[in-house]
Amino acid sequence: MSVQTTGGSLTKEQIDFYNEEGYVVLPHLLTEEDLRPAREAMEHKVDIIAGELFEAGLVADKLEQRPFRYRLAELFRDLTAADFLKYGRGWRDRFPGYFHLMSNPKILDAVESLIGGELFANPVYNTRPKIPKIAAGAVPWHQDKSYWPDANANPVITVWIPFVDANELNGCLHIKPRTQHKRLLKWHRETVSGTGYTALHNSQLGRTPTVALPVEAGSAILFNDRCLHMSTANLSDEVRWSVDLRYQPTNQDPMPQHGIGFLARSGKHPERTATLEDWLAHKPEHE
Ligand SMILES: O=C(O)CCC(=O)C(=O)O
Repeated sequence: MSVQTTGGSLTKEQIDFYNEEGYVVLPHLLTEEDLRPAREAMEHKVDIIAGELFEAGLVADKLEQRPFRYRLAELFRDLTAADFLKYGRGWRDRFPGYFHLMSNPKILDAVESLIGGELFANPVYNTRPKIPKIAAGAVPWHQDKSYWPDANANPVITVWIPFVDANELNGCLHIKPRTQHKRLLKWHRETVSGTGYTALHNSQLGRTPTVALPVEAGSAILFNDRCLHMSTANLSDEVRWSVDLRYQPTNQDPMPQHGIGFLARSGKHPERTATLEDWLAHKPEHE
């Protein structure tokens, strides 16, 4: 079996930027073709939801012909936030398309530049169907680490990828640069949207100016799990589709309390790298 590691794909400037600022933007990392399997997984889920809404008499039309970027928004246009949140604020389905995306060598090459070539795909990954004009669309200021405060894993790198162009109208990501060295701040559960997101009070955010990160579909934003970030509500009429994936070095806490992650890349033990079948079977491949 050949060694899979590549040494990474980021330039010295990109690595330096990440190390200083706590995040880096990789414009157009992925092509339409790279996104396709995960997009099909999202479409599959929308089909299921449309079927259920139709069966329940909540919609009169499954809107099968509507484009991906609008269909889910239009299905829920006359329904309530509670109807939408029944399906969760984010989705973590074990559909093959997500494994293909999480194993994409372009993503792994980029992450390898930052934390080396022994890469564990953390169990926490989300598809975010941010539909228009519901409170739950906005994600309050937080550190990802607040979701795994006791885990012995540092750094966990989030790879955030939009499937449509993300901008200030449809609720792109916002970040506070250089906050990656902060300790984990005391968070609370937000209560406004019914999502229970972890959240920080404005008084905890410090003086660091906020940077909005509008990026085109297929771009990636990589950030450290202590970086303060948030996203605004979707004020457009389309769905702001995105995924957030996470990676960490293999010698760290695999966080089984959050699910089963997988060995995405290894130079030392390439034969242990998870296959789609392993992942679908929830086989722990990090041992
Ligand atoms: O996708 C969003 O709107 C927010 C993402 C986020 O907060 C995260 O990935 O931790």
